[in-house]
Amino acid sequence: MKYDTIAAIATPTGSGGIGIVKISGKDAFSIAKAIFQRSLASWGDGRPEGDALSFPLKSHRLYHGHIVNPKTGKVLDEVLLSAMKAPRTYTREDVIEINSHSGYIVMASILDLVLQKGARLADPGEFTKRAYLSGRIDLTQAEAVIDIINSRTEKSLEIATSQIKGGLKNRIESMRHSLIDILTQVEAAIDFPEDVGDVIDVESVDQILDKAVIDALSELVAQYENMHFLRDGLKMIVVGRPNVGKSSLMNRLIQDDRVIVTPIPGTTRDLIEETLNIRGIPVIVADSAGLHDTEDPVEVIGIEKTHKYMHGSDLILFMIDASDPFTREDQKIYQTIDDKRLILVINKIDLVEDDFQPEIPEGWDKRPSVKISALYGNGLSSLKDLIAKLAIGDRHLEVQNTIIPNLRHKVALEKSLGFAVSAREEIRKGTSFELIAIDIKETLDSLGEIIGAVAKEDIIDQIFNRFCIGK
Ligand SMILES: Nc1nc2c(ncn2[C@@H]2O[C@H](COP(=O)(O)OP(=O)(O)OP(=O)(O)O)[C@@H](O)[C@H]2O)c(=O)[nH]1
Ligand SMILES: [Mg+2]
Repeated sequence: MKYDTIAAIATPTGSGGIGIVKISGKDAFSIAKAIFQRSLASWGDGRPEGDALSFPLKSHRLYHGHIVNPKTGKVLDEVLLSAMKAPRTYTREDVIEINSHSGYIVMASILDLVLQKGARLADPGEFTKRAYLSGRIDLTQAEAVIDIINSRTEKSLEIATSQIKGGLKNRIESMRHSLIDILTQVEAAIDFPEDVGDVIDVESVDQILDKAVIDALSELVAQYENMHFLRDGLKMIVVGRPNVGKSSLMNRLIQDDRVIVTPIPGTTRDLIEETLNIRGIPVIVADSAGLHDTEDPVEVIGIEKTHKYMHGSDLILFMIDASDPFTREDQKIYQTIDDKRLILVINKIDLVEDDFQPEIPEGWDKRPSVKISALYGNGLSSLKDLIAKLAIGDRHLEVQNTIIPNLRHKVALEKSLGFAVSAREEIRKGTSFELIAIDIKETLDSLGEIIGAVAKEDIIDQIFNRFCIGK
């Protein structure tokens, strides 16, 4: 085994039923034996002679006993200890997990004892990093581990689960396979220029590149464009002039008095973001400062921020006040967002007659709209339905086994696509095989970045830095 032995508390801090201290590495078993006393009752007739500490720990077994400080003889806790020998473990190293009671002091004392016996405190994500470095999982599967931990909706969990099972990895590896096949032929053509006709079948190379690589890459990029909101969240912002009720709606959506609501126009000055689950879709919603002409320097900054955020949003909730609809200020705001995907939210319908029909200006009437009262909650359900409908469009949300790349993957996929397209052109134009080989290799390398076959230290560090300690 190449690495030192690491240890960490693997469960969240705080009081709970059970907490786990995890140890991985070549000394895991000897450390466990130094501090764990197996309960004598469970020995039965097979009780060995001598010290209770000296007994063999069999792999993939659970032992009941106590953690004892060998120096003082003091018992720290009653625990269940699982012993797992390499390679059938998370890290493919020897792993010990100590299931103790979960209290900060007791777990910290056990961890401290483990460290005194020679383990080193694990870095964030280091257990999973070892699983990657040992080849048990690839980078996309390591990323899926974080995605599973961070999943906020069932759908994002399904995406992460499909990724941890190797969905994306298998697709990438199959493309790499085709490319290596092509590269072998191209290199043979370079080495044996007089036998080109025998060593390379240009037509079939063109076809494989076209279907197995370029089409497959384009499909994955499109999958990101269409579906990434399911994993990253749909970015949505509530905008409108001051006092129309944006913050009241925000509070309704998150079911909390998160933002300040007052009858004073210009109450909200900063952008406030929250994550919520709307009909199974993760949505990041932002409340914004009311848009209007103002000299107030604080409001000016807030309005600038709102414009910037709007630009990067997937959906805008454009709110107007039913008791004072379609003012000049509303018109001005609409002009700045009329190219965006938006919902016209007509608020404060409690202040108008039940059969109120707003005279929606020309052009706006084609927009999806909904009447609500943020104060009393009317229309909230229709608004949520509309948000989900616009997010999904006519796409099918059957994400089981669906592969949805993340942004890092998408960037690399596009890079590979660029090289693959250029290789195809060169093949069709009959350019020199040397140039074709270079492009094929670049395509391969960019794909390799995704699964981590072509390891770039900074990318790997970035990924594992997102983990918590103990994972
Ligand atoms: N009657 C009624 N009043 C509402 C409704 N929604 C909001 N209000 C009231 O309108 C006032 C302004 O509400 P806010 O939610 O602070 O409005 P805002 O758009 O966030 O305002 P700024 O942050 O100043 O831009 C408050 O007094 C709210 O109670 C509604 O549906 N009906
Ligand atoms: Mg507000």
